[in-house]
Amino acid sequence: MRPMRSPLALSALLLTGCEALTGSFHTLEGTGGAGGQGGGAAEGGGIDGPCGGVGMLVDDFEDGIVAQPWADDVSGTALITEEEGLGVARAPNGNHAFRKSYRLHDLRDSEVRLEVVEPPTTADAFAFLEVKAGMDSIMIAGPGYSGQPDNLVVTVNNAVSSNVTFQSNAHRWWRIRQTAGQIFAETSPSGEAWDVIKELSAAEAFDVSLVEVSFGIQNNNAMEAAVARFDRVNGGGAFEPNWCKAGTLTDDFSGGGPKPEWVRRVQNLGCLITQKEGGVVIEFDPAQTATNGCLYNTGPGYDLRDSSVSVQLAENSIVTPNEPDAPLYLQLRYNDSNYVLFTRPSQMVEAWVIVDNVNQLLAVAGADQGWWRFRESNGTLFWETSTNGREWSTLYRTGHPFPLDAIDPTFGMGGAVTTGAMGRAKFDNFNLP
Ligand SMILES: [Ca+2]
Ligand SMILES: [Ca+2]
Repeated sequence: MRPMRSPLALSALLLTGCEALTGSFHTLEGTGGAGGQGGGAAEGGGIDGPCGGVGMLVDDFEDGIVAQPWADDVSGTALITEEEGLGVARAPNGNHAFRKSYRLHDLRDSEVRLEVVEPPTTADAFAFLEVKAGMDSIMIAGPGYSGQPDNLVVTVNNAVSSNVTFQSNAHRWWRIRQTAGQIFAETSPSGEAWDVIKELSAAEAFDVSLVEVSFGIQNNNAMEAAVARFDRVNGGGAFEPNWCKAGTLTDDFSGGGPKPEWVRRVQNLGCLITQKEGGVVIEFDPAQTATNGCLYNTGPGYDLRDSSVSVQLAENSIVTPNEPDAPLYLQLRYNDSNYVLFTRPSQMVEAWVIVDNVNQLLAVAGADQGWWRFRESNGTLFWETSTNGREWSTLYRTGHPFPLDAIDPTFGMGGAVTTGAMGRAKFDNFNLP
């Protein structure tokens, strides 16, 4: 048996880092073909629309669990539960209850809609449907929005830009859509004929190629709890991932900053990650005596089936005399509890799998193997390494340890280094030979 050293520091790193810094990487402007390109429509799913699109965000609240496409753990908040086929948001006084998309989706030429079966009746509590892209946002909310007690409002970047008197029947369906560069916030009594509440011209609108979608209630009533009930997100049905093939994301890191897909780029204490010198360079912050790691993590998900993810560790002079567990890594995450890894903790390369938080070291290769690749073919997942990015050898292979149709590629440095760390590392050639 090999020792069961734990790579869990990587998971903790992602949980804290993403929440903290997602909003500060507002690099979405002018991206054109950022998300949802390539890979074709609906392979392996029953959903119309391009891969990566918001169309896969469906829910009928019938299976009783919170699962992807929604984040199932939103720190410090209540999640919408499923009761009698409805999504039920129960918010204590002064709190909220909501769901948000686990990954970022493409809203271009598409829409997200929601049936508000029962709006909240507690004073100062409102239901909402929101689309966010970095610091930009549009939200339908009501009744009980601050200063708008009996209204349905649309906010743009958190400021009320439109309001009408709230009517639970006429405003039973809410949707946010984008077409020809314009963004619309609309309501409907039936989900068929829609009334425009707010329209953003193409000049006013923001880039919606990578958006987070959320809905639920905010209860600002200091004394009473609030409840609301929802149904049929995007018409309802069972979620089928429809992400673009992993191989469609390529990067030589020659741009001046990260591509928008790396929106969840994170630096933690003492670790600097910078796109420069034609790669992604990891350095220790000389002003700090400890580091908690840093990473590039995609915002949208990807489909690894019949596809692959590779990266080159192009340079590595990192020396960690007292803590050998400061691994450089390439990771594919299904969620916080299920992922696969290449790590390079010291003078070797390791293949790991983590299933339901149980870690297993699978195989070890020499440190000269500077290229790492995950590849899926015919139901088999391969860990492959190379010295030159052209000839690959299999380090390990297995069946699917978890669904491989919705994974996030991530790379960087994890672990906790506290003393004497020096040097730097550079990643390059993501999905490029
Ligand atoms: Ca469910
Ligand atoms: Ca239902």
